[in-house]
Order: sequence, then structure tokens, then C-alpha cells
Amino acid sequence: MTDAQQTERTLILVKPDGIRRGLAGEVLRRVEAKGYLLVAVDLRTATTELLEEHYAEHAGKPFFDSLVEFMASGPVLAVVAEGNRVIEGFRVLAGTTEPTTAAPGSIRGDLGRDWGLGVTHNLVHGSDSPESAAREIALWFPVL
Ligand code: DAT
Ligand code: MG
Repeated sequence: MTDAQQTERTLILVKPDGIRRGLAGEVLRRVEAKGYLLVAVDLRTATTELLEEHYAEHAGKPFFDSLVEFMASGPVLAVVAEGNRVIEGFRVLAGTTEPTTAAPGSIRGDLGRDWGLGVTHNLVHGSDSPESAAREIALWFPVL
């Protein structure tokens, strides 16, 4: 990065398992404690259409339908957070995809596990690149 002052935005989702378990506040607490700014926060149940678009990169994979079904199974907290290198920073806060092996200290490592359901309940989504962040923020928050 050439411009040290360049700020970034990322899309964070607290997934339906996180909402059902009452962990939305804990996720927001970690984002804020890390020093990132909350730009938008909205609790909503996403449509299948939105989720298929959100996860378009995974269309056709064996887990795609169950992933979309899980994500539509209840409300999610959609969040836009801002700060220098927030895209990478939130991915580190979240931890790796599988909660069983995600590092302790991370959201998925501290708060998640394999529940034996055949679908990964890993509490949060975070954009994985500036291109993904721009696409996902436009999808979830067209007004921003
Ligand atoms: P991440 O959420 O860490 O960015 P991803 O984008 O590769 O991971 O996948 C999106 C979600 O899909 C992930 O959070 C859980 C689920 N998923 C990914 N790979 C999977 C797999 N091999 N089997 C079942 N679910 C999977
Ligand atoms: Mg991803």
C-alpha cells in the first residue's frame, strides 16, 4: 500500500448462528475494540436471491445450497466497518473458515465449533479483498 492514510471499508455479517446464540454484541465489541469504525449496521433476514449473489463465487460447489439455506434461516447482522486495512484486519479477527481449527483468540476460534450439522456454522462473514468488499457493500447497502 503506497498511501498510509488510505482507508478501507469491509462487509461483515454476523450469521444466523451468531444471532441465535446472542453473539452479535460480542462480534461488534471485538470490531470496535480493535479500533474500527462502524459505518452501517442492519439486522435483517436476507432473501435467497441476495445470498446467492453474495456467495456467487461458490455457486455450483457441493455446499452451496446448504450454505444459502443456512444463511436464510434467520436474521443476520449486516455491518460495514471502516479503517486502514480493515479487510485484512477483520479476516484475522474472524479466524480461518473451520471453527474447529480456527486460532484461539479469533471469533471463530473462541466462539465456534463443529456442531455435527453438515453445514459450517462459523458465526461471521468478512469480505476477502477490496474488490469483494466493494461488490458486497453495494449488494447489502446500496445507499452507501
Ligand atoms: P470464509 O467464510 O472463511 O471466507 P469461504 O468464502 O471459502 O470461507 O466459504 C464461505 C462459507 O462457505 C464458509 O464460511 C463456510 C462455507 N464453506 C466453505 N467451504 C466449505 C466446505 N468445504 N464445506 C462446507 N462448507 C464450506
Ligand atoms: Mg469468503
